[in-house]
Amino acid sequence: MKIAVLGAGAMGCLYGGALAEAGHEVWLIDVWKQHVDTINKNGLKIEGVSGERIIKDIKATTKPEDVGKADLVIVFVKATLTGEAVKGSVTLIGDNTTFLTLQNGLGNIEKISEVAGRERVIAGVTAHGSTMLGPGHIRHAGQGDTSIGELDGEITERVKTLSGMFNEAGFHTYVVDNVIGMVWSKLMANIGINALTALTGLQNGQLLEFRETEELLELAVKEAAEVAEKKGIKLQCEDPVEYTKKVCKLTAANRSSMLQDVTNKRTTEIEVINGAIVREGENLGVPTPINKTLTNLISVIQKSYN
Ligand code: KPL
Repeated sequence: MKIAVLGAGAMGCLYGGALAEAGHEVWLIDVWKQHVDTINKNGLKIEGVSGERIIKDIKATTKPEDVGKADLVIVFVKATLTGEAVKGSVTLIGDNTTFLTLQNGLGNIEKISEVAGRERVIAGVTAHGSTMLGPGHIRHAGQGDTSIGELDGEITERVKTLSGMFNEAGFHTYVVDNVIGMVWSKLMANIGINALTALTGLQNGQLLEFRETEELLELAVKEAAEVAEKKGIKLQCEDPVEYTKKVCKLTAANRSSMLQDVTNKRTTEIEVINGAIVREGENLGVPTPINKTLTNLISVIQKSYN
């Protein structure tokens, strides 16, 4: 299969690298020229949970038009850039191109659908952890499951094919019939973990070591769960607070993506995580003061970058 990975950050490289090793034609697309050049010259280096290897049989480019038409586009750009990235990649779209978003936050499905058409879009969530170590070099920090599904819940051949392909590439993958509920459940974990770790500098697991951060995590997630309920979203986890705490424990040593972003003075995904809950809450009449506070504090940090 010809696969384009839109956004060759740590997660994009992890998935793209493993799919290339499994024999697929993989193109990594990213704006970071030094990263692209390094991969084309030296290959993609992956270290971590499954040992260290260099994947040579993979291509990278800054220009989507170099790729031609793709069978599968895996969207891994930061969620705030999804619309722009997909608009800039229309040359990838052929008659049977499918887009898969495995990104954090809300709004990715809608942004991709606006450009490519909703029928092309499959969504999913991943619990793998990956960190960018430098150009062409990532660390696979933690294993986890991947769940993917059609937006309407139908179990189609294409989603079964993709799941089989991911399993062959070493990603333990399930097909689910409530992928929107999965996306929102993952959102609960990001709501409870990302901003708090970015504000405190703590690793995910450490949030549970302090009464204050544990309490804020609980309050933020409860607000978000109320928003989900009012919106009619059926979460895939029974107790969103317990689920979030479980994610903290499973990814205890992780520095969350938002902590990595503020450390490197990059724009964070706050607007599509806690910020999105605030906006949804406003529309539905659900108060979200903790999420509003977290959003405002992260916004101030972003504004103060120099
Ligand atoms: O998705 C994550 C992130 O950092 O964005 C979690 C689940 C919090 C793991 O670090």
